[in-house]
Amino acid sequence: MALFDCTCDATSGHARALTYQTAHGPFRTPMFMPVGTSATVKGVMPSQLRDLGAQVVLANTYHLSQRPGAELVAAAGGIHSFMAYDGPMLTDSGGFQIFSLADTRKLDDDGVSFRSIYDGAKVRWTPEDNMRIQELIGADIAMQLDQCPPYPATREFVERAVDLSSAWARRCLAAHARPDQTLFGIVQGGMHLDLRLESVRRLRAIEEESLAAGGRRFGGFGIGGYSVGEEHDVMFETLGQVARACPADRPRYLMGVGNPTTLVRAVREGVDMFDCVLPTRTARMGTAFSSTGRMNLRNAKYKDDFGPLDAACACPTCQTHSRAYLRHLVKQDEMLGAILLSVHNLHFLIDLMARAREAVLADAYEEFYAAWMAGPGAKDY
Ligand code: PRF
Ligand code: ZN
Repeated sequence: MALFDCTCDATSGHARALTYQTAHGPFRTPMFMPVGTSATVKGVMPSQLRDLGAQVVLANTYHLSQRPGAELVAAAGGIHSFMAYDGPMLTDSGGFQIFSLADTRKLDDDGVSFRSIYDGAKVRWTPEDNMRIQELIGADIAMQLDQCPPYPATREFVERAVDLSSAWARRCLAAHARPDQTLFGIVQGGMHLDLRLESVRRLRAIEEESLAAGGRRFGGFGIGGYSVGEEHDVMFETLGQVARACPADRPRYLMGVGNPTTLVRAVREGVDMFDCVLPTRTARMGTAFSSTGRMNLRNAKYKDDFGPLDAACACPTCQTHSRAYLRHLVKQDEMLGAILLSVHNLHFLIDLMARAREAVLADAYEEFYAAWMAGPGAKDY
């Protein structure tokens, strides 16, 4: 397979099983991607990520550009060498962080200015600056700079965010040049179907225009702007139509979503890729995903429960440690507790998507979906 080739191995209803080629090897979908914001998936060694079956690992342009700086990552030989992960990687543009973390930011026609959350320093990014920074960091997949509107927001506000994100998509695609890295566009439009479809239409027009001028196309399509505080079912009123409006020959990536049931439902709508801090963040708070729903390990009922965390799980944590031990670690704020639960939670989502892929390959996604929805793990989301 040539670089950035995408083959569809099977479909089952709208669900798809893709293989995508990057400079650091292929990845297969449906897939959950662990988040390593600052070039670390918190508490998990890169070698463990590989053992867990992680494929693509995320990092964040906003955080890395501030600390340690994109030039430093480049001097280390790029993000893969810097963190010693030799599998495929993706950097989010940082657009989401500018709009969610910084309280002071200013948009103008040319770009965005904000104050760093690290030291308050003034930072100014044009879409071209953002592409240069992501090229220096050197992940296999870069994301366009976009604006994710908060929820709720007025329709006018969301319209302007689509306008801005489309304008930035055009400039990012024109500026992006690194040959061993591909760029994904990002769909916005809030909960408005017409604005979302317009956002997709513009991304497609932008790449047509780029191709006609001898430029490049998008390597895939991010679906941003969901899971920003709306009720769970609101996303599913539009997600399927939005996903399937994106070109069928490339991956569709629902950004920042990590609830097991949401993943199982979104795959059924034609989504291929997911990322979220949820498995590692909730692990640090003492919460485990399980085949029977979420478990809070602080609960006294686990005090003398010497059984495995999840009897149905094949991860190193569940093979080795008891609920009683994990509860003890969590209660004492021992770092090993957070580490062991992070390993388990990541395994849980990675394995869930691996099983979803098997179901697609067997053209049995509907059965997989129905079994999950009828099971005890479906209620928690
Ligand atoms: N845009 C970008 N990153 C994101 C989002 C977005 O809309 C979201 C929204 N759920 C998560 N991460 N660039
Ligand atoms: Zn486990």
